[in-house]
Amino acid sequence: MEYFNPADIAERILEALDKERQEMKTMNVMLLGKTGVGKSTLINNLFNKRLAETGIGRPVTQEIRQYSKENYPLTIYDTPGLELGGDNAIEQLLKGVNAEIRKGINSGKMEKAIHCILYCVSATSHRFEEEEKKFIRMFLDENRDTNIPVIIVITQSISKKDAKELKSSIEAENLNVTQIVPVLAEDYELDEDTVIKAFGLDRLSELMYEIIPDAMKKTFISVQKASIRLKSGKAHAVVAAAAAAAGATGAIPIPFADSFALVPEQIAMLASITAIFDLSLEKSAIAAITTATLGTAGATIAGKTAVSGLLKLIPGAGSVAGGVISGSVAAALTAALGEAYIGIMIRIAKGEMSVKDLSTDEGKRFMSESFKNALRLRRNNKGERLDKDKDKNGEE
Ligand SMILES: Nc1nc2c(ncn2[C@@H]2O[C@H](COP(=O)(O)OP(=O)(O)O)[C@@H](O)[C@H]2O)c(=O)[nH]1
Ligand SMILES: [Mg+2]
Repeated sequence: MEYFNPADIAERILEALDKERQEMKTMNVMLLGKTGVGKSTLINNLFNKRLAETGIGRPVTQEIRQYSKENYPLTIYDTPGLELGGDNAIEQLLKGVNAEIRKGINSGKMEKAIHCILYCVSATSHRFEEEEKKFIRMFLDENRDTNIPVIIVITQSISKKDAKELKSSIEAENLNVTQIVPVLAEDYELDEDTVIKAFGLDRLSELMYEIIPDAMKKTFISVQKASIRLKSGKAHAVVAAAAAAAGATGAIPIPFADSFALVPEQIAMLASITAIFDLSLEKSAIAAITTATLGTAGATIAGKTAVSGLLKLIPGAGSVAGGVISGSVAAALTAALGEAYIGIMIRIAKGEMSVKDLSTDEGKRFMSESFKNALRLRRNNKGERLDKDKDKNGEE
């Protein structure tokens, strides 16, 4: 009899995760907009890693700075000192920005191109100033044939009324942009007892996802943090595929330690989900999750003992008679494992649970319970739930 070894499984999940991360194509986002409108604040709340805080960035030109992190598939091109002065200054600035955009396109490499441009205008400026208008018109003219999507972000939308008015006045210009999106990237403290809640970043993120090149979507889902919905949607698709594959082969999942036929697929599934949520999990945290869901306490457990306990929970699974299980049970186990794991990731992403909690008794109990709850659901032989109540994992 073989044994379920959480440390070994965690190690293999981390290896698969490394591979996933290395295969991710780097996404490039350019920020335009005057100094002080909230570009850095926007970026820091839209993306998982606070790139703009890690330093002053690498100056690319006089106007543009490039922010990136080693082994991380996101680059931000920021224009931190953008001031719209007289005509000459505007033209000078445009030349620099456009040259940088062309450079990416001319390289012929997807990974060097700018994939999305966020043009930021502050709602606190109330109206669309002439020089702003002029700048953006000239920029969009130049950008016409590049097909790079441009979103106008109305930042600092502390007053929704101001934001709406500014939006209308920009709309009246009939600019060639994808959309105009008002946001408040961070809560705004109006006075001691009035806080205006941040809003709009989830919508912005979901819009960006729609308009970026297909080749960048996987990276974007991972590096953005504003829409948990984007992450969980993709994660559920990963689980569905793994469960369907398990159902089709009828192979035996992890806890059935007599055979490891399915282990690589489940490992890949858990690694993909971890990549989607972009959490830095230590080996011990991943081991804690796999132990709490698949195992019981202790470093190793006997496969079959744990399994017959788990099987009792699956509707219609029967027993491990002769060590044979059906494809639908394999699918159910895979789906339940994946969904319980997603539930944990969502809670961590929302800040309702910390990575540290995973190793506490309460955390372990929670994980074990969510796995068992997921097992109890009725499923077809692709692991799909037969009930419509999808609210078990804390998703909106
Ligand atoms: N509360 C709050 N403050 C913001 C927001 N956006 C910008 N700010 C503030 O406005 C100032 C300028 O923002 P910053 O991101 O540095 O602008 P940048 O020069 O365009 O990068 C900073 O003090 C920010 O804290 C927001 O969404 N909420
Ligand atoms: Mg800045």
